[in-house]
Amino acid sequence: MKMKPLLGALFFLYLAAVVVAQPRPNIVLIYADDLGYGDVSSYGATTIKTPNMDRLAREGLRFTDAHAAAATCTPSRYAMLTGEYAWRKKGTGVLPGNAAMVIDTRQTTLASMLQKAGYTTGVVGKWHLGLGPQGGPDWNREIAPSPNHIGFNYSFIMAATGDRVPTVYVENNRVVGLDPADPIKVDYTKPIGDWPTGKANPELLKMHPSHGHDMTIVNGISRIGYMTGGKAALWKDEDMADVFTSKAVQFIEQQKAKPFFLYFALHDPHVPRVPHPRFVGKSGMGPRGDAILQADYCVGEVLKKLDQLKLVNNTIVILTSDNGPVVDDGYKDDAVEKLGQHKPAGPLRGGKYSNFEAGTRVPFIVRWPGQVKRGVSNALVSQIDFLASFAAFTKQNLAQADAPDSYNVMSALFGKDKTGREHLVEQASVLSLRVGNWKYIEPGRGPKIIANTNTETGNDPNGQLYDLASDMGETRNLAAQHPDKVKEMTARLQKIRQDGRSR
Ligand code: NG6
Ligand code: CA
Repeated sequence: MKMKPLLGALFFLYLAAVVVAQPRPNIVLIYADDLGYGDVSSYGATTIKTPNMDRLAREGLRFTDAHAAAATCTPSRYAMLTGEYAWRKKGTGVLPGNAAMVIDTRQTTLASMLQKAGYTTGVVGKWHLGLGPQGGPDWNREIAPSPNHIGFNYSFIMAATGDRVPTVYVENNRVVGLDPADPIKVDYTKPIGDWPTGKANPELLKMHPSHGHDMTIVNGISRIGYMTGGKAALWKDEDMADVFTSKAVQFIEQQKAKPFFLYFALHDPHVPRVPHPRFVGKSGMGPRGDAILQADYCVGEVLKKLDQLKLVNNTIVILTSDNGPVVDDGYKDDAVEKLGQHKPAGPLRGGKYSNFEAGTRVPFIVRWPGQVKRGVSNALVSQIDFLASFAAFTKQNLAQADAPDSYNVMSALFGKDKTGREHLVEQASVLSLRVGNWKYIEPGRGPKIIANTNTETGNDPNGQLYDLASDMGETRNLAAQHPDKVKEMTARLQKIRQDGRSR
């Protein structure tokens, strides 16, 4: 059929508009805390069932070689939000609860970039990147800088971790429910106020520390750090997952009409593992397993909301974790005793804190129906790549100094490119370099085992070389057989360090 000239012109205009229009699907990034490669049933767990995470895997793309930037929380999150390896920046190790903000407000972040691209941005959950100016925040005033100063329109967070004081929520720069007549004071070096501590008053505890965690008691659990005041604002650990989830779901509800980015940082299954009573005993594995079920429930609530609002086809959902798993991370919570046959790291060696793969290789699933291929991808990708990838995707220019280690791996995230990154630096007690399936772990003088957590650190005074294609579990060190490869990878890592950037 021949088109009339006017219709033809209109059709042409329409086509032009489609081509020029920027894609603006919503982005929901669900970030579990200490969830291991083997903790999810779609990654092979059999003792535990994670139906909501599995639904994402079924409807999306499940990555087998995707990484957090580091084997602990703060550096992983720093790298994910800034696109800069955390080891380039001093002061990005695991932070105390009263630390100052480690992201400079002038830095481009994943959130500020998406804001520029027209997204309304929100963070709900665990922050752990510091708050306030040098010297840390005054909890009794407006807190700045906060997530709201580095690109988030909305924030509802805990400052650090569940096991660190202050045990209060902060919403848009203010402690939630604070009574000004009962100001919060926090100290990490010496006791402050007269609240009982785990050390002096173990009889008050409902969960005892196995190592550390013997300072101020809140809600029957002793924490890292001392605090006093803010009684009306204290959280109840049992309700935390529900509180965060309701805020996350509310954000989606409120922003449904326009493009939004939600960074939903779960606390589970980090310590202290204190799930809501409705999950207690449900996994048969004690609080760690129950907390994983709770995390899966939180994922399910978000998916349900997207279903209800008919946003599924217009929303990219990413589920991943900030570092590998740990069983005993400082509380006597039966995690060791009730582990049974469950392997939190799956087939990988090591775990949280470790240079071995389980330190940073984590569950990682991307769903965007009709756009992201369904199935499994072996592509090498990292959370550090979100910034450059979504910048390219939303057609935002990055300045030369922005996101110095972030790569555009969007086509791998979509399942088109099967390879992903050519190389990647992993951070634990030392740095490791991945080039394809080769992994080089640089020499490390630290202990081989962290006794408290029973972690194989992967430290060795000599460099190690593994071929992950044939030895995923890093059992055969090939350094002596391939001295040239070791030399080449040592030099390459050195150059990445010296260049100050790798993008
Ligand atoms: C360690 C804590 C551990 C956990 C970790 C941070 C002790 C003895 N251990 O120092 O319990 O809080 O820091 O975890 O205090 S992360 O996932 O936030 O990096
Ligand atoms: Ca963590």
